[in-house]
Amino acid sequence: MTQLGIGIVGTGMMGRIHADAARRVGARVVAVAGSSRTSAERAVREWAGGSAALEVEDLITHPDIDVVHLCVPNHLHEPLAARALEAGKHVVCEKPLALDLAGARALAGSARTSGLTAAVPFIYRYHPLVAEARARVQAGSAGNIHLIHGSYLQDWLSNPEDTNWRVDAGKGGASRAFADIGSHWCDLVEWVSGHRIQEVSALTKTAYADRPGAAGAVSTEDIASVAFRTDRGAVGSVVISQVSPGRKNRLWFEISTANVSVGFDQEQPETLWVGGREGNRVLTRDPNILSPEAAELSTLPAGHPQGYHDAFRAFVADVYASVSGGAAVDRMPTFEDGLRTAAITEAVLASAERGTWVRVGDFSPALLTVSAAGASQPES
Ligand code: SOE
Repeated sequence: MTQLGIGIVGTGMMGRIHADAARRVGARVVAVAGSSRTSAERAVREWAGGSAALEVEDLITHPDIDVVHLCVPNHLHEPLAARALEAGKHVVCEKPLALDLAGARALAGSARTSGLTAAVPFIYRYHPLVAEARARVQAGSAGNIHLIHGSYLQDWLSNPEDTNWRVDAGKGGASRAFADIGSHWCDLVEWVSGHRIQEVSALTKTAYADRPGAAGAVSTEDIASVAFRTDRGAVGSVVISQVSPGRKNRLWFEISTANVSVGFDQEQPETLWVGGREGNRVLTRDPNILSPEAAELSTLPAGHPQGYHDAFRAFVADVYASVSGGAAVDRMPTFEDGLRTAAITEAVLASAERGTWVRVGDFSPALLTVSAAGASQPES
């Protein structure tokens, strides 16, 4: 495989994580661009040695760059991803894809027609024990899935003086906590269960309307509590919060089928709780006893902990394999998955505002083709 050239746009924590994963799978980080020349040069010095500090447009059109990674504030995702696709580059774009559903839909459409690889880092899919959970709940012997529930809790905005560009709806979008981390949770449980969240009833709360640097009163939610039904008859609920003291990045889900329950906690990714009527087990990651899908993601032997960086690396490896001409692996999250979580986010906001159940739009490529021919319209 020829070595791929990578451009990283964004110099914060995520830019560094993307660059690290790119290098670990053997790609070359050709250039970095940031909000200023100074920030790009600092990134080159601190974590992208050997690459050039460029302006965004020069990075996107650079002949040695095959894949552009967008790790910038949310309002820049849509214009920069559209520009990179137009320039013929493969794209990895952080979520949410756009500030609203219409933007995400337009971008997913551009990616579809471009034929280029366009991926969203829903990287929690790549924890080996998530793959194990998926194999167990989708096994023919497991029976129907009845219940899907959990939470994703953080505390980095739990003081009123905490702030970030995300609290500004102009930069972050109309949804904050749900678009930022609720999207991960929904993507993950849909991936693991094979069900789709079809209808939601949501409550949201802005705990602190007054944060430093916010342009006026903060309008985006700190907390969302969502009940849902799936397309295949399961019920569930999730609590999303960025104001839960002590919870750093605690994504947790539990799924119950007729015969088995599985519980996964992202902060303890080396174990999976497996429940049954005859007894429960805390399964430790050991490639020798895992399903083939989970064993494949186990790059270290049992007892040698794998974590966030390894999941990220495995995601980037799938993306680059697809870029290099391999078929896209089913588990690789694409702009279609980004669009899907944008549709759920929009339904959550609409439900919280109206105080009613709201159906999640279905924007699958097949439906769009039908609607373009005038036969039917996708639900929204
Ligand atoms: C901040 O909430 C953040 O960095 C998210 O944007 C990431 O997606 C999540 O993985 C960790 O927290």
